Order: sequence, then structure tokens, then C-alpha cells
Amino acid sequence: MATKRGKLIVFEGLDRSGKSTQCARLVEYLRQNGSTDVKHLRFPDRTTPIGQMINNYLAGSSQQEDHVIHLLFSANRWELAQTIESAIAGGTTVVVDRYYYSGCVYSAAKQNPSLDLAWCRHPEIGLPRPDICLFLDINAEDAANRGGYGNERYEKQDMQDRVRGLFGEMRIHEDEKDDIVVIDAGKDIETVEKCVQEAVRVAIERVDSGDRPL
Ligand code: T5A
Ligand code: NA
Repeated sequence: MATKRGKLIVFEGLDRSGKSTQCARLVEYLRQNGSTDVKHLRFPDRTTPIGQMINNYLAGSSQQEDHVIHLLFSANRWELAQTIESAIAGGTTVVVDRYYYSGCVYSAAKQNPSLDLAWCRHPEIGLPRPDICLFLDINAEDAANRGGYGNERYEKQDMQDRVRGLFGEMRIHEDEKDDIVVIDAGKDIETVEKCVQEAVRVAIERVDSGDRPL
């Protein structure tokens, strides 16, 4: 029997919505209960030279023109595109903390007139398409009340409010609406975790039944 391809599972949401927490829990769960290898990635990947430029920008220790930082975030994904594709083709499931949805909406939320959502999408087109995007939905105020908020560049309430609105408009593919599952991230960690597991189970079944080829 041919090996099943791996799945691409993406977490999205505002800063402090619980992505890293849920990502780690899902990776652990799939490693214990799934039948495939699991690879855990996050964007920005701050370990590459491009990722270090992004890190300095987010920390406020360097400046970048709006289009330039947008393209660096995108390039940081393209650096790993081949790795993601090979993993999936080889049967490994890839779980990613932020992806091109963040890439587009954070840039568009800056309200630079020549950097709208349509412009922001272009460099992302052609990246591996997620089988499911789990959008951890929380309002900016509740997110702000969680630990450690306020140290990085985009962690400001008005920016986060615009980002949340733009997530709803975000599409790379025409039929992408079905890729996105909204999860109420204001609930406790275990409740959110259960919702995530159920949504992922449904998505995996959809792909394996041939309903959703890559
Ligand atoms: N960005 C990113 C772009 O502009 N363009 C791009 O292309 C990309 C990829 C950095 C910034 O870069 C921007 C977006 C961001 O502004 P990041 O490194 O992912 O992106 O940084 P954050 O999203 O800010 O990561 P955080 O770690 O801050 O947030 P998480 O991962 O959403 O939240 P998490 O899991 O670390 O949890 C935060 C706190 O809340 C608690 C946790 O214990 C932790 O203390 N928590 C909960 N508390 C109560 N109830 C729950 N259900 C909880 N879940 C977690
Ligand atoms: Na995070």
C-alpha cells in the first residue's frame, strides 16, 4: 500500500491567542496517537539570516520599510517551502505556528495605502497550501491580559483589532473558506485543545478519503 501523504496543519491568531501552547500540545498528541511522523515549525523562523533581520525588526532594534519587511516575512516562508513539501510527500505531517495568513494580515493592518491585502498576497502564492488553518479566535483585550504582552512591535490594541478584522477577509485560494476553522480561544487550555483535536481529526479524514487532495 502506498504511504499516505502527510498533512499541513497551521495555527493562526492574534498575539497571545495561545498558538504556541496549542501547537505544542497538538504535536505531542499526534506523535502519540497518529500513525505518521510529525514536524513542528514556526514562522517567523528566527534562526535563519532572514529570520534574524525579522527578529531585530520585531524587537524594535532595526527599522525596515513596510514592503521590505513584508517580503522578508514571505521569503522566510519560502526558505522552508521545499522542506515542507518533501516532508508531506514523504508521509510526515507538518504543524506550523503562523503562516501566510499572518504574513498578509499584519502587513495590511499597517494601513499603508500601497500595501493592501491584495498586494500582500502575491509573494505568498505558490507556497504549500494548508489542509487546515486553525484560527484561534480571541478578542484583543483578553489576549492583552495574558502574560508577556506588549514587548514586540505589533502588540498594540488598535493594531490587533485591525488584524482580527482582516483575518476574516484573508484568502489566497478562491475556495479557501473551507480551510479555515475558527476555534474559540477564550476558553481554558484543555477545552481549546479538545476543539483543536476534533477539527484536525475531521480534516485528516477529509484528506485521506480523497475529498481534499493537495
Ligand atoms: N508576523 C508574523 C508578521 O507580521 N508577519 C508574518 O508573516 C508572521 C509569520 C511575531 C509577530 O510577527 C508577526 C505577528 C506577530 O506580531 P510570534 O513569534 O508568533 O510572531 O509571536 P506571538 O504570536 O506574539 O507569539 P506568542 O507566543 O506571543 O503568542 P501565542 O503563541 O499565540 O500564545 P502562547 O501560546 O505563547 O500563550 C501566551 C500566554 O497565554 C497563556 C500561555 O500560558 C502564555 O502565558 N495561555 C492561556 N491562558 C489562558 N487560557 C488559555 N486558553 C491560554 N492559552 C495560552
Ligand atoms: Na507564538
